[in-house]
Amino acid sequence: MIRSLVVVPTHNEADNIGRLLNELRAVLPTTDVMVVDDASSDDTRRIVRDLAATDCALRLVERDAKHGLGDAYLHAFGIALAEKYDAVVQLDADLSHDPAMLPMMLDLADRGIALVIGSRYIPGGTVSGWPRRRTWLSRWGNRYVAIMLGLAINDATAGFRVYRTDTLGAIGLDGVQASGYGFQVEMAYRVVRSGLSVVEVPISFTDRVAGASKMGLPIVAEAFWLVTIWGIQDMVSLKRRRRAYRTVDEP
Ligand SMILES: Nc1nc2c(ncn2[C@@H]2O[C@H](COP(=O)(O)OP(=O)(O)OP(=O)(O)O)[C@@H](O)[C@H]2O)c(=O)[nH]1
Ligand SMILES: [Mg+2]
Repeated sequence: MIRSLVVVPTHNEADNIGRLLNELRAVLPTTDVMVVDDASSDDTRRIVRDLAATDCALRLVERDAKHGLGDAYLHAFGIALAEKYDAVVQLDADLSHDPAMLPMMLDLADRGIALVIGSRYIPGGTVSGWPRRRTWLSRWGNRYVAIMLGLAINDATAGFRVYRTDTLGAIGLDGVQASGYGFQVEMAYRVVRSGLSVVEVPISFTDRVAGASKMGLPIVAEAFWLVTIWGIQDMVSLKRRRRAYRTVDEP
């Protein structure tokens, strides 16, 4: 089996993290797990520490400010690369992502897929518990991403993923701009632009029932703004490339 590191970013997830880690252990009993906690003021850290006392494959990274989801993942990716893991799993702490999908997703990574995405928006994928407004925003946000960036990915904002670490090495982690949903899009965009393989597998996504969402207008605005800029940059550089081609080609 591929040697992987499961990364769970947390900020005030005391109502969820214990159950998530237990569910994870039921599926992947010995896989290394790293919780990256940003300044939780609730019991998140104590719960993780208590579990880590009897689980030597579980570790807690404590950061003293809330730096954003993207920054937490970049920190974890750096550790995964330095410690020479073969793959990194991304998973939210709020029980929206079912760990039972992971053996299948890891198997795809093991077979060479650069990025495996747990997707809500392919046949077989579902979303439950979200108000209509939230589903609409996510669905149309993803369509906007696909059109602007020319990505053949149905759920580019999804946070349930497996990256091969050689993928992370190939796309490079310098200069990543986004920190919220935009981070997921930016990483998928880099993978596709590097000519690497992306596979989406259908998942059943469930809205969090406990704890507070960290998603807000600034995160949506950041993603929308960055995708728009990248899309425009793409169009301009495509025109430039076409112009350059014609200049060379014409007598
Ligand atoms: N380390 C770290 N984790 C974060 C930060 N912001 C959010 N998270 C975690 O990232 C995961 C996703 O955050 P959520 O609040 O569930 O965001 P979401 O899933 O996009 O939104 P909801 O659908 O409302 O749940 C959760 O495990 C959060 O605890 C952060 O700044 N730092
Ligand atoms: Mg969530």
